[in-house]
Order: sequence, then C-alpha cells, then structure tokens
Amino acid sequence: MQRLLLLFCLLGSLACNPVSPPAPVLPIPSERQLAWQELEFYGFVHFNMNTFSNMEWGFGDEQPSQFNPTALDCRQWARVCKEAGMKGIILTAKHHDGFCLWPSAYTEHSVKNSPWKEGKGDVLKDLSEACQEYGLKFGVYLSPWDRNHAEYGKPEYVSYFRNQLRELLTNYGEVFEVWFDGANGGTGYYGGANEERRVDKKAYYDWPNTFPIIRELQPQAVIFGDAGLDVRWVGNEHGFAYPTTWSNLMRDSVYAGMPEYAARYSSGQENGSHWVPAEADVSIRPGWYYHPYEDHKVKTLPHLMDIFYKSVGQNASLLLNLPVDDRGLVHEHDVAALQAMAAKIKEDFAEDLAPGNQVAATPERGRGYEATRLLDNNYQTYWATPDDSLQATIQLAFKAPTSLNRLVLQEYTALGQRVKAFEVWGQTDGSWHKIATETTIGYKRIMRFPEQKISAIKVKILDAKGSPALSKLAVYHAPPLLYPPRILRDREDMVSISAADEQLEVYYSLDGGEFVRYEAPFSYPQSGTITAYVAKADLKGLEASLKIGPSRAAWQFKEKLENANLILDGKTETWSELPAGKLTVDLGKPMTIEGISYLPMQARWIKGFVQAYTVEVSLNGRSWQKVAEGEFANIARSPVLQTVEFAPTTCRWVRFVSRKTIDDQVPTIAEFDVLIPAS
Ligand code: FUL
Repeated sequence: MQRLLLLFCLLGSLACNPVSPPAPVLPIPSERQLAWQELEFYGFVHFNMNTFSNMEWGFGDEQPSQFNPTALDCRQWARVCKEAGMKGIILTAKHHDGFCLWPSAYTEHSVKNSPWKEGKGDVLKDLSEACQEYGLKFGVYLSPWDRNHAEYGKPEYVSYFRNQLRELLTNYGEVFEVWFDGANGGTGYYGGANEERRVDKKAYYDWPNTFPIIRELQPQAVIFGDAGLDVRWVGNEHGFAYPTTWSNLMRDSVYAGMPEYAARYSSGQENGSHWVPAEADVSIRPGWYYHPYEDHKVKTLPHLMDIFYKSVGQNASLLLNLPVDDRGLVHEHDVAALQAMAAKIKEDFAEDLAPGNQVAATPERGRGYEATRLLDNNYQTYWATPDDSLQATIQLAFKAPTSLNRLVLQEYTALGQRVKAFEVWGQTDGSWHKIATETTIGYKRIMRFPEQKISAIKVKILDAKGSPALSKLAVYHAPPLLYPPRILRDREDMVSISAADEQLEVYYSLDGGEFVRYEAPFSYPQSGTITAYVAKADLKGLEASLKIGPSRAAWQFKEKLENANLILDGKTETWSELPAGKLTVDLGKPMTIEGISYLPMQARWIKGFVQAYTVEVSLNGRSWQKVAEGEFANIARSPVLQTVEFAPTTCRWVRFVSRKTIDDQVPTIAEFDVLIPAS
C-alpha cells in the first residue's frame, strides 16, 4: 500500500512538475544567428567593374564608361537562385576597385556615370526588388579596401566607408547579411597616386564604431568577417568546412585578414568564447568574376555535391557564387550546373526513412525531451539527457531492413554546441558494425557512407560539453550519382578510368567493342576510342568517351622542358611552359598524320595561350616542311581543345610553333597530340 502511494506521488509530481530544460552551454547564438542558420544555402553574386575589365581585382583606375551590361536582369538572377533552393543573394555592391553598383552620393565612381541606363540605373535597387518578388533575402558585400579612393589609408576614407554603409542599409529594404572581405591594403590607383598603401588591419576601420551602424539600421542582419561579428569565414575558398567544426570561436583573438586565421581559427574552437558559426564561400567557376575563358570550367555535379556535403553537412552555411556575365545574366552553363545540383539535393533527401520507426534513447531527460522528438520534424523540440549524462545512445529500429547511405543529425543549438565525439553503428542480421567515428555535430551534420541494408541504426554519443540536446535524426537513401567517368591515357599508354563515386561499377569498351567491367589501369598502346560509363545494378549513367592517338611511349621532345611529362600525361589540369616558343616532337618512327591538337593551360591563373601558330613536319629532323599556319581566333575567350587539320602527310617529326601568344608571354601548353587518319 505504501509502495502504491509512493508511486502515485511520484507520478503526480511528474505530471505537475514539468522537466526543466537543460541549462545552456555557453556561448549560445543570438536570435539573428538562429534565424540565419536556418538559411543553410544562399547565393553570392560577383558582378561589378571586374566583369567588364575581365579581372579579379581591378586596380581602381577603371572608368565608369566601361560598365555597360547589355541585358542586365536581376530578376533572372533571383529566379535562378530561387529555383536552386537558395534562400538569399549577397551582391558585391563595391569590390576592391571601388566602383559602386548604386548611385552613391559620396563618389563619382559609380553606375551614375556609366552608359548603363544612361546613368539612371541602380543595381542594388533592381536586385533588392527582385529578391522581394522571389521571396529571397538580400545581402550586401561592401569591400573595406578601395583601390580607387584617394583617401584610402586615412581617417577620411573610414568616414566615406561608413557613409556608404549607411546608404546601403537605408535605401534597399531589409538586409540579412553584411559581408566584409578580409583582403585589404596594397597597391592601387588611389585617386592617381598609384602607390602601395598598407593599413593596420586591426585598427584602421575602427570596427567597434562601424558595426553599431549595422545594428542601428538593420538590427536583424548578421555581420560576416574573418572575426565575425556574427558569422565567420570558413578559412578557404573551396566551400569546405571541416569534419570537426565548432560554431564557437575565440573571437577576440581574431581580426580580419590576419595571416594565421585559416590554419588556427577557421574550424572554430571547442572552448571558443563567442558564437560565430562558419560560412563556406566558393565560386561555381574558378574565378569569382565572370571570364569568358572559364565558360567550359563550371564545376561539375560531383564537385558541387561534394561542396554541399562538406559545407551544409559539416555545420556551415553554403554561400555559392555565381559570376554574372558581361551581359548581366547568369550564364547558361552556370544555370544548368545549378539546376542539376538542386535536382540532386532534392533527390538525395527525397524521403526521410526514420519517421514511423521505433526510436529510443538512454538516458532520457524525461517528459518533453523524449527520443521521439528527434523524428517530429520540428527543430524547436529536442531530445535531451539528464544534466550529468554526457554519454548516451539513440537507437532507431526499422520495421524491416532498410537500405540507406545518409544520416542527418542536428543539435538544438539555442542551448549551445555540445557534442564532442560520437559513433554510428548499424545492425545487420542481429550483429552490430561500426559505420563511422565522428566528432562535432552542430546545427547540421550529414554523414555519407556506403549503402547498407540494416535493421537498426545506433548513434552513440561518447563525449559532450554538456548534456546532449538533439533536434533531429533523419536517414536517407540517396540514389547513386551516375556521372560519366573520367578516362585518361598517360604517357606510358596506360588507361585509367575513374568514377566520381567509388561505390559504382565502371564499364568500358574499346573501339565500339563489347563493354567489360573496369578493374584496374590497362595498357592501350594504339589509337582508338574508349567509351565508358558507371552503373549500379540496373542503373546506367551517361557514356564518356575519349579519342586517343597513337602510342606516345616512344615520343621525345627536342627542347629541354622542365615539365615535359605533363604535356603527355592526359591530365588537362597540368601544364608546361615552352620557353623556346615551340614544341618539337620526335614520334619515334615515321607515321602518317593529318593534324595536331593543342590544349591550352586550364589552371585558374592563365597565361601564354598560343594565338598564332605554324605546324611543320620533317622526316629526318633536319629539313622541315610547313603544313599549316593560322590563328586560334577565339582562344582568349574560349581556351578549349584546339585542333589544326592538314592534308595527310608522312613524317617522323612534328613541330608546333607559337608565333604569338595572347599576352605576349612565354607560350604554355596543357596537352599535345597528333591526329591520324581513320584506318
Ligand atoms: C576574397 C576577395 O579578394 C575575392 O575577390 C572575392 O571577393 C572573395 C569572395 O573574397 O577575399
């Protein structure tokens, strides 16, 4: 009887005394940071004077007359971003060259003196309105460094900078993020001084008195910078956060542009003093600004997906840049890449397979914090452990064995970032195997692992800064990314074929023959066409094919070249210089050729594209015959594979001579080959 009474009392107290929430583990996010973290994916637009000067960092001496987009359409930018699932757009209102995309009252170096819309245009206005129309947030990038301004480096410039900030934050509606670049100080035009100006990066901008302007005019806007205030740089421009990424940062030890930032601070610190989460910025092309010569270098779908998983999936937001072109539009290639990425993200997360299954956790804090909160699709509700439990196990048991390859976990970050170490286990036929050993979770952690059919999944939290509090556990089965594989033939005639996803099978055929499974590199010392595709069960990807010339194993170059092997390694990304202005190849034996191919260098910072050429052949290496002469007319804009064809000729030596390069620099080359008649 007494026992029963005790039980009633206990139940009664449980019913009347709600379980209190876990105490916050400091630091914790502000309201504006909490709202920002839910955006996850938004767009950067680099469009400004550099778009027209074909530069990345204009010197500051450009003329407003150069800014003349022919079809500028901010609604197209907004539509493209919206359709890609982005939540906002941040525009380079002013980059380091100082040109302003809005008619600032404080400078003549702006759109108001450009031919665009006869000086009546305002890109900030157009974009802010387009964002509103498409339900996107609107943000501004304002470069602290200004290579145009005569007073850069003096206190007067800081007043100018602040005045501009006021204009941007007053005239264009709500702003969700203000982006300050860490690059500042160096050579520049500076009103005609043409000199180098260094500033004290810590003190010059007097940030403690600049940031309040933002708080005053746009209290909900987050401030981005190396040191925050609110959002920090991820420390690289690849769009990758880190397997261990803390939102906590020792903010007072950091300042914008500090040299050791990337190595020491960018992944955050477990015991960081302030909540300053990471934002991963990356461009969809090699450059931030549009360059026609990068039209064929838009990132591939596997690359973009890797970026997505390594940013959004590693406790960072993704800021993906679109270099709007000189028409004023997002280029067709970028649109296509973005659409493919958006479709794949949708496909990978089409169905959360967790709800409807049984979830349990030990220990559990009590009523209101049960494990079922992990599956209720409500970020505000969460599972938590009692205060003194820093370890815990969550188990999701499937009704039937389920194939999956993604796990999503989210901490309830309003209470601070807590989890320090965890493991993921899967159960097959009654026995458990470890799937992953990890560290941090943060706002969102997405794990990719090889597909497996399991009857249960277990998350073991091994260590935490405070009692774990998780909002979400979700599992998915992402379909394979059936991207065409890469086929390479190297200098030794070895062919290798690689798939973007190592889990996939690769099949290939030689010269239209039967397809066979690819296991390892093989020798192929002859000319022909290799075709390959990736597959999984009955799913088959698109084919890739590579046409290759004769064996090159015996080829030799006459000139002494530092990186000679790179010209024949089959890799488009490697390159060599031709200091003698020509490439003379001994083919090892006489053969009939009917042309040559030249791939210009493909690295980010290009130089030495051959514009005017001559091709000569010889049977003995002494007497030469010219077989072709001409120009690669569009190479500066489009440095794709160039071919030169001529009447079939038998020779043992072939020479490719550069008569002029686009920039008068030493010619460069990524790949060289000869074309032979079809047998
Ligand atoms: C860098 C800048 O210098 C680049 O030009 C670009 O704007 C990038 C987002 O940040 O630091």
